Amino acid sequence: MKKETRLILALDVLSEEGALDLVTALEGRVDYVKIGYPLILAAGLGIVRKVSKIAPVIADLKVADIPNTNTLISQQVLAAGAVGLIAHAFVGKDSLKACAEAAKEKGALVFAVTEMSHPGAEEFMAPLAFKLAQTAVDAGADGVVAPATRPERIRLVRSAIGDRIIISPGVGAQGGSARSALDAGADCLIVGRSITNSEDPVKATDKILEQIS
Ligand code: BMP
Repeated sequence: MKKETRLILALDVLSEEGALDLVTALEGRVDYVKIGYPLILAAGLGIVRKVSKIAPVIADLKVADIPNTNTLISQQVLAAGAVGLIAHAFVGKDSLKACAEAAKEKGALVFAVTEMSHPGAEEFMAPLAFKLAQTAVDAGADGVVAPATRPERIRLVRSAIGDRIIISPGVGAQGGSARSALDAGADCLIVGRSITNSEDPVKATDKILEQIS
């Protein structure tokens, strides 16, 4: 995993042109670009290949199905050019393992969701977060997604996964602090709207980079 700037851009915009302009402007300032349903549904899966020519892509489809379907979904996004993918752990070790194996075949990374960053994650995910993180390890995931909005939960997840990677969303727009998430043990931060909705995305990115340097 590349960890030069420690930033992953969440590219939740709806126009292909806007997406490519943003990624071009931010080239070198982010290690990866995370592309999920909003942009893929708006612009088509081909956007993964187009962005990949500028920056490596993590496909965030939060894959959560039976093992066979998980394999098929993972193979599609990897064939489209993604070098990493995000899958849910709550569906169980076999399903997550299917994603990990598909990724391994392509030399790609798999991140398992433990506890999400929004308030609703406290209803069902939080009580299971430690176990979900252990499942991520057992299934052969390279890392996990853990919430910058609750740094103490990053510490908990870290205690379950050893030196595997933690990528952490929730900085800025959701109220989380970049510095606190890294201090709690996150390896990289996932940042979307603080950058993509800014009038000056380069300046906004540099501000975050300053906070974490
Ligand atoms: P933003 O910085 O605009 O809040 O974006 C965060 C990104 O991370 C979004 O793409 C969101 O779907 C994703 N995400 C999250 O916010 N919390 C999680 O727990 C898991 C995520 O993938």
